Amino acid sequence: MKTLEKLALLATATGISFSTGCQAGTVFEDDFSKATATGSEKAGAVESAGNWQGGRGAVGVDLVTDPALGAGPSMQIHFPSNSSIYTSFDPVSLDSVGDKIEVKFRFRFPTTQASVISGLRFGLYNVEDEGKAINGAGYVMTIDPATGKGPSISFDPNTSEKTILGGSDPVPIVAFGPSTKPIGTEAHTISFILEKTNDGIHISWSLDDVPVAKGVDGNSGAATFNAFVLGLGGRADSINLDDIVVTKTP
Ligand SMILES: [Ca+2]
Repeated sequence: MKTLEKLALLATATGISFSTGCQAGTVFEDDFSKATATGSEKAGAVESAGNWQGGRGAVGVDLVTDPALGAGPSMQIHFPSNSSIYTSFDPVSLDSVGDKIEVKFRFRFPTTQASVISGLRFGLYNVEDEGKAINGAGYVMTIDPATGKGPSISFDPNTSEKTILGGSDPVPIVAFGPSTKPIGTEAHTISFILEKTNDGIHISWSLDDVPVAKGVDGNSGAATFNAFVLGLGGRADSINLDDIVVTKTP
């Protein structure tokens, strides 16, 4: 086959694949391959695909090599208690029925976690400002990493300052789901999906592709998101984070 014919076929195939699909588009991704860190144990930030920084106060950040998370740098976060880290991106919205946002990230605890209910927490928020104490509404998911007990999903309204990922504000959607496996020091993947449907926003999350919790926010409390947030609740400890990907469909 001549080169021109090959190109014509390729163009046709490409056209078909784009015209038939509800394809997911990448909103944000970070593997820290081009990251630089400032500060370390007490306070700092990582400049990478995102600008990672403390959400409720200063956090420590380092770039580390963690073979369990693959080659190249991973971000290690040293959380004081009741702190969080976040990065922001161009806002995405769940405007129409069928709109879907999926978030995936990989992580590993360098040390075994003590049992803390709702210790590991993560979510998508609409951050209103990018100071050291962020504010905003969103959806937050939690679990006790040591036991796998009490996985939850909540809507976190923007009712007071510095309550992102914490405080008494979050409104439970799934208060305590069925226990899942404990999380040790091995590498894991968490993914969660927010999808707009006729009866609200469906939220579900999985640990290593095993469903953990799912629920519906009938009030569709949050529909626009511009930040991924992660924290350890009341526990002061470290976590290694890598390969964060946010996609939007269509
Ligand atoms: Ca990496």
